[in-house]
Amino acid sequence: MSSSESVVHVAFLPSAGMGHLNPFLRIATLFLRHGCKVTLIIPKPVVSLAESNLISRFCSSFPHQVTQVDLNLVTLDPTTHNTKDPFFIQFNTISHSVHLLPSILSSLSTPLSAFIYDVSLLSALLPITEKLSCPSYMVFTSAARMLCFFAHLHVLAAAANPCEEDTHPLPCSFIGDEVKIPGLASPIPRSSVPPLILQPSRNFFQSLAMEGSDKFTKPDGIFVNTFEEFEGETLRALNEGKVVKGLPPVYGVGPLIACEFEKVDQEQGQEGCMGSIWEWLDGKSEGSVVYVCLGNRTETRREQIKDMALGLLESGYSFLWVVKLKMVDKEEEEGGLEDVLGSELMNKVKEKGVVVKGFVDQMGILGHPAVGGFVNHGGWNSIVETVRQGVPILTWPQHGDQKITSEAVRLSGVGVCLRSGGGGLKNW
Ligand code: UPG
Repeated sequence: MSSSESVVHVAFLPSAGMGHLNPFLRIATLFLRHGCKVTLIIPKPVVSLAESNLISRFCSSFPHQVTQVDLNLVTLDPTTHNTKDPFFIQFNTISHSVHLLPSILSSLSTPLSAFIYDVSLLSALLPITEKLSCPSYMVFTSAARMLCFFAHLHVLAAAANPCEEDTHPLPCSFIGDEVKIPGLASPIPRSSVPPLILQPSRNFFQSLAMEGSDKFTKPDGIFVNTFEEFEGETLRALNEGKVVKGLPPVYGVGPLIACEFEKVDQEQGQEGCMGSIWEWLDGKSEGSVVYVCLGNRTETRREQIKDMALGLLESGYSFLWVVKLKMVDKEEEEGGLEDVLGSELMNKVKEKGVVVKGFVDQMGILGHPAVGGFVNHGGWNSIVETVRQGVPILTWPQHGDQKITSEAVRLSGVGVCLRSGGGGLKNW
C-alpha cells in the first residue's frame, strides 16, 4: 500500500456563520489529533471577519495536515434568495454552487476517506454525495431535540395530507398546539417552533427545513454536538428509530469545546479588549460576574441595548457584556455604544461592568472563576460550552432553533430560559 493510500483523508465543507464554522473546525481537530489529513473547503467570499480570522488561525496551526481549498461561489440574482439575512443568503449561494464540487474533489491529491458537510447543504449535495466513492456524514449544528423536530417534519406533513403528492405544503398549517415526536417524553409546543416555519408566506428557512426533512436518512451518519448526560433520551430515540425510521447512526460528538487555535489574541480583540477583560475579571470575586453575549450574529436594536443596560444595572451584579450592533461584524463601526446609551448611562455601566463590541474569547471567559452566570440567546454552541464549563445559563431565545435549544436547557435542568418570546430583539 502506498503512503497516500494509508492516510485517512477527510474533506470538510462548512456553511456560513460562527455557529456553523466552530463545530466544524472542532470536529476537524478531533480527526487531526488522530493523524488524519484534512481538506477544508471554504466557500468564498466568507461572510464575516470572525470566520475569516478563525479559518486563517486553523490552517496556520496545522500547516502540514490541513489543505485549504476555495469554493468560489457563483453570483446569484438577489431576488432568488427569499431572505435578507446575509448568512441565509450565503447558505443559498453555497447550495447553488455545489456543482463546482466534483471537479474540486476529483483534483485532490490523496483519495478521500470521508466527506463531512453542513446540514444546510443536505438537499443540494445529495446528487453529489451519492456518487462519491467514500462515505459522507452530515454535521447537524443544533440540538438533538432540534434534529428530531426537523427529521419529523415531513412525517407530520404527510399525515396531515395523506392524499397529497406534495408533502411540502406551505404554510405549515399541519402544526397544531404542540408537536408530539415519538420517543420524546416532552412534546414541542407550537410556541417553541421556529417562528419562520410558522410564517404564512414562504421563506428561505421554511423551504430549507421542508425540503431537507425527508432526506435525513441519506447521509452515512449524523454528527451532533451533544452528549449522553445532556440529551441522552433524545439521542436514544433517534438511534432506536423511534423519531423516524431509517435514520443513519446519530453520533453525539460533544461537548465540542474551543481548541488552542481559537484563542483570540489581545491584538485581535477589539481595541485589545481581551487583555483588559482578563485584568477586570481577575479583580472580581468568585462567581460574582454575569457574562452576557447573544452570539456572533444577533444584531441588537438600539432601544433594546438601553433597556438591557438598565436591567443589568438594576440586577446589582457586575457584568461583562458583549454587544453587537450589526449582524455582520465587517459592518460594525467604531464607537456607537456611548451614542446609544448616552454619557450618563454609559458612565454608570462602566462603574458596574465592562461592555465590548468585539469578538471575545468566550470559552476562556466561561472558564474564569469570577464568572457565575451566562445570559445567552440560545445559540447551541454557546449552550454546550456553558454546560461543559459548569456555568448556570439563562437563555433569552429569539429566533430559529433558539426556543427548542432553550427547551433542552430547561428539560436537562442545567439552566433556565425566558419564555416570553422574542419581541425585544430585531427579527431576521
Ligand atoms: N463566540 C465567541 N466570541 C464571541 C461571540 C461568539 O467565541 O464574541 C463563539 C461562541 O463561543 C460560539 C460561537 O461563537 O462557539 C457562536 O455560536 P452559537 O452560540 O451557536 O451562536 P450563533 O452564532 O448565533 O449560532 C447560529 C444560530 C443559533 C444556532 C447555531 C448553531 O444563531 O441559533 O443554534 O448557529 O446552528
